[in-house]
Amino acid sequence: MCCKACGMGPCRLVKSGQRGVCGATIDTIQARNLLRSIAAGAAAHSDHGRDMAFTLKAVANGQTEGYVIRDVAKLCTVALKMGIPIEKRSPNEIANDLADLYISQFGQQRGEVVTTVRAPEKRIKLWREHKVVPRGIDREVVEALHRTHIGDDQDYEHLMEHAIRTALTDGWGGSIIATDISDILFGTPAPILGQVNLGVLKTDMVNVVVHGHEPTLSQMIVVASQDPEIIAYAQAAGAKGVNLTGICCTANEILVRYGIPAAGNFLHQELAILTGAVEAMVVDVQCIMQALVEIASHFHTQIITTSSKVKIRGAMHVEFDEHKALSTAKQILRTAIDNYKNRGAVHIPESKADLVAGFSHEYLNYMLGGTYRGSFRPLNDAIMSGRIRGVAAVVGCNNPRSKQDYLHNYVTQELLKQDVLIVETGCGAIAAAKLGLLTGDAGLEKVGPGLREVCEAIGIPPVLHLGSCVDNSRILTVLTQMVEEGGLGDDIDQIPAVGLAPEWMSEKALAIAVYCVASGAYVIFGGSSPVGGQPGKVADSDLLAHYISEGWEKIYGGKLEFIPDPVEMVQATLAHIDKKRSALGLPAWDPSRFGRSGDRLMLEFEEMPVSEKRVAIYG
Ligand code: XCC
Ligand code: SF4
Repeated sequence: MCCKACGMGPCRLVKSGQRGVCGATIDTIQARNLLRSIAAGAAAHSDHGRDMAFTLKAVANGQTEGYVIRDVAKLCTVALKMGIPIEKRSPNEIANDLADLYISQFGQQRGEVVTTVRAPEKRIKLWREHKVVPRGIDREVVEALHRTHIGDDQDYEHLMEHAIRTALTDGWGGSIIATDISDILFGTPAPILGQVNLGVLKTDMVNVVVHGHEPTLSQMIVVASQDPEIIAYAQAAGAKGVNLTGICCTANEILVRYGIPAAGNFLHQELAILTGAVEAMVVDVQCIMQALVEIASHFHTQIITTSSKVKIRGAMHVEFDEHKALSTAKQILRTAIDNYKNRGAVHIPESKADLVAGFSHEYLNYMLGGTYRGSFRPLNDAIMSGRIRGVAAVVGCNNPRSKQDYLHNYVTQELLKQDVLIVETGCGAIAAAKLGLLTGDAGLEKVGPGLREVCEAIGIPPVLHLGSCVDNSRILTVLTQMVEEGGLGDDIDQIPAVGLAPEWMSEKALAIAVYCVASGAYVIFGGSSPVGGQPGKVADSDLLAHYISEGWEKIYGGKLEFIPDPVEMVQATLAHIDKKRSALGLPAWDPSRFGRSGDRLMLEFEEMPVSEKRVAIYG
């Protein structure tokens, strides 16, 4: 462990029993470093939520250009949950109040962040007992920085208690706020067909790649790219029009809502430029590699930064402002079009795959229950009967420590064979999409028999794309609704479910991991552990790894473990799912009981000789 919290260091502790100059032990340094990372991750997601709240406030007051409230139903649902009256009020009035309430959560000093009430009742009680309900979003992040300053909090358990509080401000605070407002402003996602991989770039069009996390500007670029004036401008430059695609979570935001193709996930950002076909890569915040500018300098690609928070030396800066969003979007597209004439040789790989994205929890509810009685009953029933063994969320980044997408896809495919329904977000979702696992029929022959029956009956892919990384809040909502539906215990920790980030790399991922643990989930991360050590071992360097696993499990029913080997990751996932099934008294998973219905049976039937068909029908 290395500590550089003060000028007496850096102190590098390489052996058991060593201490820093100030006397800090390995476990303290591990805990301080982890808490700082979680604070940074929670800050990133929450600051995104803050900007969304400011945008909502501006839209409600008619101060923006181009935005409208697209999903009034969601606005009203959220407002009611948050205690804001909706009777005889205009959407703008309601949105204004909701924006004020949400904005106030960031600077709130005392009490509880209001959105945490959306967790299951028993969970909230547990958080209150342990005094970890976040008081204000910014307050917890600031306190994390305070506590980790030299000479402050030095008890690893106490530091980890604040890690829980800080992470909760992200998942049940800033991220929920970001998702709510994105849906209200840009529409709640419903299944939509899209495409993914570098093959979505086009030789005869101006290629603009949007990359980062925020949907506000990219949404306006979608609108501007279809504007007749912009299309005419592109045609005058010799192109057929503007081909808009995305990378990372900005891609996911516009993919799940409008079906705009994704050129790829995190490790595709440089590859997109290497095609020589990208006129402009427009970036906002988070996960943007500084290497882009250097790579782009070997091609004609223009890197354009747009956030007041992010500039990169060598990139063009066109600052986004929601008050003149559409004009900014058009200005960016004109810059890209002007660059089309500078294009050199182009090498676009042919790889691309179809996918269906956009499974919001609202849609899942409708899909499972129908228009008049939206319900999670069929999902719970399928788990209870054993058709679905359990649920796994496979999310998170790419990490060049492993071959791109390999760990994601290994884990996803192995779990599908075992009747585990998969939900995905972020770069994990794009990885599975490239393999074709996100379409209705593709890959169903590689899916366990029970899960296959469910997919065929409802007409869903075995891997559900729930959105961007802040939309991991949707997974929390799904789990809460599963608890409320009944039959799977009375809290999230009892559901046979596991969260995995096989290729995690960002600090945001650590914040997500910890809010999922605090919510009761078993979370498995691949790659390397930021704290080192192993649970169950006894050296002082193992104390923290042990605490965030078994220690947290005793308190929250969830635990965090770092397991680099994908085979072990799958084994640990299945063991946990089976343990939870048996604790609930559900039948043990038995694949031989299912698979005698649905499309497969129909196909077999069609191929039968007539005499056998008769027997099959009349016995
Ligand atoms: Fe970034 Fe969200 Fe990670 Fe992908 S998955 S590399 S954080 S874009 Ni969230
Ligand atoms: Fe070293 Fe302690 Fe300073 Fe960290 S806080 S750098 S361990 S002296």
